[in-house]
Amino acid sequence: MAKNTTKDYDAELNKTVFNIKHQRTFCMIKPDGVMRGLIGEIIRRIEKAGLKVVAMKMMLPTEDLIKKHYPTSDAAWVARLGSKAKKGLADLSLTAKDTYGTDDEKLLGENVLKGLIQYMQSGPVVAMVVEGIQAINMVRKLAGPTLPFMAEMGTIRGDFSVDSPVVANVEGRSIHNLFHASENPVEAENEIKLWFGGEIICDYSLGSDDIMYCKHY
Ligand code: IDP
Ligand code: MG
Repeated sequence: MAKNTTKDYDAELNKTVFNIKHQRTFCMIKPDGVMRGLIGEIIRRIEKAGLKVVAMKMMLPTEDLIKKHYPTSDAAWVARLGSKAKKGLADLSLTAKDTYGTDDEKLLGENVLKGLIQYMQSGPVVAMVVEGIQAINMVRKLAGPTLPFMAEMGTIRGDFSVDSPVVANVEGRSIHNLFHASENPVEAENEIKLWFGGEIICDYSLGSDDIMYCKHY
């Protein structure tokens, strides 16, 4: 429909602003985060940033759920895991062939995935839907990058974890990095549907919204 009146334009703009303010992401405290007693600390950081937890549950995920959560049948995604596993080896004067026995990204990715599926079932997880302005990027920022030794201090992974992909891969296990967060809108939508499909996502106001998003001057 053509936008030919100021009213149409305002309505579109209001919709855009509404969608930005209510962006939703999926995140999860992984079993090591739960077993280290970091549930409160991690949720505190999300809330203190001004973001809102709109759904939450603790559960022991099944293998089937984890296999659906990570796109295990997407060959490109599995190879991306393998390619990430290879990164940084040169800095240590190592090669994938010598360290892992192969430099085939698909094979490496499949091995990483095997460890990841075991790791995610090693204890309970706390799954959440978080809402707020740029929630997807904000929660990724709070998490910090995948590799704990690369994650800056001040991030969840940087402050509370230390692990190396080389050590993890040689030991045949996943990197332990406490926390998962959707990387982009497609992941967020799929993951929210997978973990909370058919369940109630709550709608409520935070007292701080009045100060953060209203003119008071
Ligand atoms: P992300 O969790 O930061 O989005 P992804 O690349 O999506 O990172 O990888 C999913 C998870 O797989 C990571 O959080 C980590 O637990 C694990 N992982 C990633 N790369 C490796 C690796 O090289 N070795 C072992 N585990 C890995
Ligand atoms: Mg990811």
